Amino acid sequence: MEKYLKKITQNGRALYLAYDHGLEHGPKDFNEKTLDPHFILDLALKGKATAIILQGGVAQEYYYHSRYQSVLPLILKINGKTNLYQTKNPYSPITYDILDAKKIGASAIGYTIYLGSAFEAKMFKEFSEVRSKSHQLGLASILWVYPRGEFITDEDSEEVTSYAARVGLELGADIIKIKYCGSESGFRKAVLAAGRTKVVLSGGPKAEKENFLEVLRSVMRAGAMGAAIGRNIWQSEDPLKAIQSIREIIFG
Ligand code: FBP
Repeated sequence: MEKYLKKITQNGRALYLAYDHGLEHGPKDFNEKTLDPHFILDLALKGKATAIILQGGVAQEYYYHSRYQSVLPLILKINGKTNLYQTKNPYSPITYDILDAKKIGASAIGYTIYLGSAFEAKMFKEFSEVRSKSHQLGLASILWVYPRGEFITDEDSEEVTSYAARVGLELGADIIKIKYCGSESGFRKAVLAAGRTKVVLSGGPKAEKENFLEVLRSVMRAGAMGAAIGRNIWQSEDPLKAIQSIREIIFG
């Protein structure tokens, strides 16, 4: 598994700049500057992100054959959905071909599973194909494990978070991306449950700066490999400063 992680880790740590929100949430997440993918790609470079997370369309138009391609690894998010259709049982369809992802320079493939959704079985099957094809192409597989479904009462509970982490290991993901469960000890249990699968924190909505950095510190103490963060970087007043402070905590 380690061999797939080389391109998307530095000294065993990772800071991924997430920018797939145009699909997941729509342009309301962006301002005039951050609406432009060039601004985010420059930010990833200046802030020394380990990799950038993009959906296929943005990657093919702004990353492929660009000056970023040789210096900034790409994690291509291969499924996604909008939030225009609200349901208790979400499903995230495949949005891009995995061979095309390799062609445009991806080093890893990202896939979201909504654990507990009525469509969980379908997503398990899809991920098993994504994981297997990724490895055949020499790409890492990163699993966003988000517990969401009609029987899940607290998506961020310690118990559910550990369950999400364990599922990542059971399904053979190289890395899992999970949300914070509210405590360092709870997150440590999740990291332990993930076993040899590496864990990164999923950033979440924009929070007060110091609170967010404190969460990140506790996640790193709990044994995480790093974080994949979008809004808490590029929705900050000073996105470059924000990514630098985050980098210092992860790599410091
Ligand atoms: P953030 O750091 O902005 O939370 O980004 C992480 C992420 O997983 C993105 O990759 C994705 O677009 C978004 O969160 C989805 O969040 P949610 O499903 O909670 O709306």
